[in-house]
Amino acid sequence: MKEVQNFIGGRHVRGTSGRTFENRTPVDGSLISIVHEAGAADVDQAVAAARAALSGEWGRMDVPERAALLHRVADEINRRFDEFLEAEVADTGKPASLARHIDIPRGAANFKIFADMVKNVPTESFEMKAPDGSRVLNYSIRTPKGVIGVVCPWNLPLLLMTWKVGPALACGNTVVVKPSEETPTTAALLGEVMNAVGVPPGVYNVVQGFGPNSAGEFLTRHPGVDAITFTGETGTGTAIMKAAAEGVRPVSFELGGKNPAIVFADCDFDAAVEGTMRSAFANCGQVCLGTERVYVERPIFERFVAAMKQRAEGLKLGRPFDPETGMGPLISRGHQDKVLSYYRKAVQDGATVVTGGGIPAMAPELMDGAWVQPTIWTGLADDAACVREEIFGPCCHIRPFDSEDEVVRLANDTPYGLAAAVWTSNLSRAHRMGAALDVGICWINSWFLRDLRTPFGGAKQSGIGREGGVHSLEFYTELRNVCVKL
Ligand code: NAD
Ligand code: 6OD
Repeated sequence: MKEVQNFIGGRHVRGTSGRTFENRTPVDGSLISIVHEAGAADVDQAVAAARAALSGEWGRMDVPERAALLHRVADEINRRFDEFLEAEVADTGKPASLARHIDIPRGAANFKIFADMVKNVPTESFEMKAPDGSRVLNYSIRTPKGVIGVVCPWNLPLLLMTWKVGPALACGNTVVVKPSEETPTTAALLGEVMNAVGVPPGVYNVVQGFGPNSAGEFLTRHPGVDAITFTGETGTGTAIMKAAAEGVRPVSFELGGKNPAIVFADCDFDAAVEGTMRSAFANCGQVCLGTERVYVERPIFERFVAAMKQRAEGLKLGRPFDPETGMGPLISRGHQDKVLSYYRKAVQDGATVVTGGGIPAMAPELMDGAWVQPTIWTGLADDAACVREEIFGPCCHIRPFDSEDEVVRLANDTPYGLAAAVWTSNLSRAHRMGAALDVGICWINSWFLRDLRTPFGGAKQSGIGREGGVHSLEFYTELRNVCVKL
């Protein structure tokens, strides 16, 4: 049986806890590996290795050297593309086409983009006169923050992990990564890549395990961790923020969402249907930026619902490497239970089930997988659980609206504020919506497009801080002011 280990100080190690857990693919429930869980002593070692690396060869590298090394990391991921693809697909069950076009390429790109960025970021410098008339040179420099704890979710494992590790390393930090217990493999594989291209031991470390009373909590409570970057649920973010309060350590959080799509009658209808299908059902609805609330202007409401129903019923559920597969399973049977409980709740709350609402009929050999039907509801009240709470499954509620003011009020009526998608051909309205929606990113006639140099993050309970481009520097570096009387 394949084993997935921790990666500490440049070595794959089982760790000292003696505990292991099973990694099963959600496609059919079969066992794909045994994972070695890190205990508190292993997290200590990983943090110590990361601390030591800060003052070793890594700490002495200048920016161009570091950037060149990170380019080699990206090149090596691309060279081993198929291994990453297979590992990610086995852990998540997602369609291989999705991982091939998004997860793995972004896993490599996240190193290149930040390597290039750090080479080109200027620092500020001012000359002034002191009261005694002498000249003063006052400038800023950026130094690494130190050891960064990186706690990751399971939905886009390599993409979201490298989205943090790329800039953290580009800025000269070292990292200890805690992948999700559901998706341990690509983080471990990245350790092999680091060794192969000559990243010094201790720069990149991985501790495997769970959250509370396991590697996640040990890492975030560890006093040797200087800052914590986290992607996951808002509730977990709350627990991590409490841990980070000890030692007043900074956090960067990308959290949950309940994102609206707003479809105006003047939109390009087919593009709006296509875009909303993707935003609701891509990755089996397990994308933080995905749409779970759809608001459609009344004149096109019935037509839009009918088009979505037809498209959702045409989605083929199946094995990841089947080229016909349009949607995979959820991440786990546990998550399947959660999503199905919302499917039942929607019915109890009076929803009209336009399509789906249960477990699909799959081939007998797949019936132990975490499958659910793509599901669309109408007719729920604005305060229904399925309209207010993040489900993180392939489902959305579609509701009609009559005016721009009304839909802005509805869209903003949520504790979350991650993303929105607006479909309209009216340019002025598009800009008005961009300003009025209380979110970290507002897409107009698009979804999941972004130049990685722009800020990414959530408003309200969807996050703290922004990462992307130079915004990542704010979190991953300390900005020091040096004032020299000449
Ligand atoms: P999660 O919060 O359950 O787990 C995320 C990570 O935190 C895992 O590695 C887990 O082991 C760890 N963890 C759990 N409890 C912990 C604790 N007390 N201390 C330290 N670590 C702990 O999230 P998930 O289920 O893996 O991912 C789905 C969630 O992530 C959704 O809410 C989704 O919206 C969110 N998400 C947000 C973004 C974003 O960019 N805003 C991106 C992806 C996912
Ligand atoms: O594209 C990204 O950089 C990003 N952080 C995407 C988040 C997706 C959430 O599931």
